[in-house]
Amino acid sequence: MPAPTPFVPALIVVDVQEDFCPPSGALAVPDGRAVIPVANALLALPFAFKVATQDAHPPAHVSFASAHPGAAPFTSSTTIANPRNPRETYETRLWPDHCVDGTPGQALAAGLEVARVEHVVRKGRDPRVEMYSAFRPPLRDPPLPEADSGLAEVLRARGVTDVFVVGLAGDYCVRYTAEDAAGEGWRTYVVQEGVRSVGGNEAWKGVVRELGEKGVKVVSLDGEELGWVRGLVK
Ligand code: VGL
Ligand code: ZN
Repeated sequence: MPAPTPFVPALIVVDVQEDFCPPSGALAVPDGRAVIPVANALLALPFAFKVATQDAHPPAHVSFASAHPGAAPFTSSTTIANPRNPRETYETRLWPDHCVDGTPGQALAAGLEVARVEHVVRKGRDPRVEMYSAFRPPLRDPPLPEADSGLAEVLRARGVTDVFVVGLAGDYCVRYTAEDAAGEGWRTYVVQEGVRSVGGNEAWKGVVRELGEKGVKVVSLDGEELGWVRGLVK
């Protein structure tokens, strides 16, 4: 008999932090707090490995408008260059100061069942580069090993085959985390009820298309991709 296909599902809860939640968060995602019960329902399921990520910026991080004279949050952007290769650059949107390490806004959101989380990734710690993905910065030429989170290694060591992603924000950190997971070769799913976006539903619709092009499937809590837990949910 052929060996059964392994199925080792991991859950990644992305950036469910006070600063991304209304009404008090510095970069509150519309309706962001609504992802907490969904994340908790998933955290209660028998995923083989449960990960949470946290944006954890130093003060004056390159993604803060306050670090760029004359820039305004949300509307301005800046050019970021690879610290090892000035010819590799990309444009990135600027934000209000958020998730500054050691501040209350950086904490995982109240009510998230943190006790079920087995591994925490702290990202965006390098003041020079933006890092939406839980895996690595978008600079690849050359890659910056010191800014890599090590998450891919950790998931490989656990024998993970499938990655399920929820959290904030759908159009930024959820998106790039899921794209990198798919790029690393895992079957990757975003559970849509567990996501809210900076740009609201309109932005999310566009992201769903782009995720599809990158091999990420956007699924529903009652969809067949979560069928292995059917009967375990509620
Ligand atoms: C995020 C903007 C800036 C996110 C992080 O978690 O999606 N968005 N930093
Ligand atoms: Zn950030």
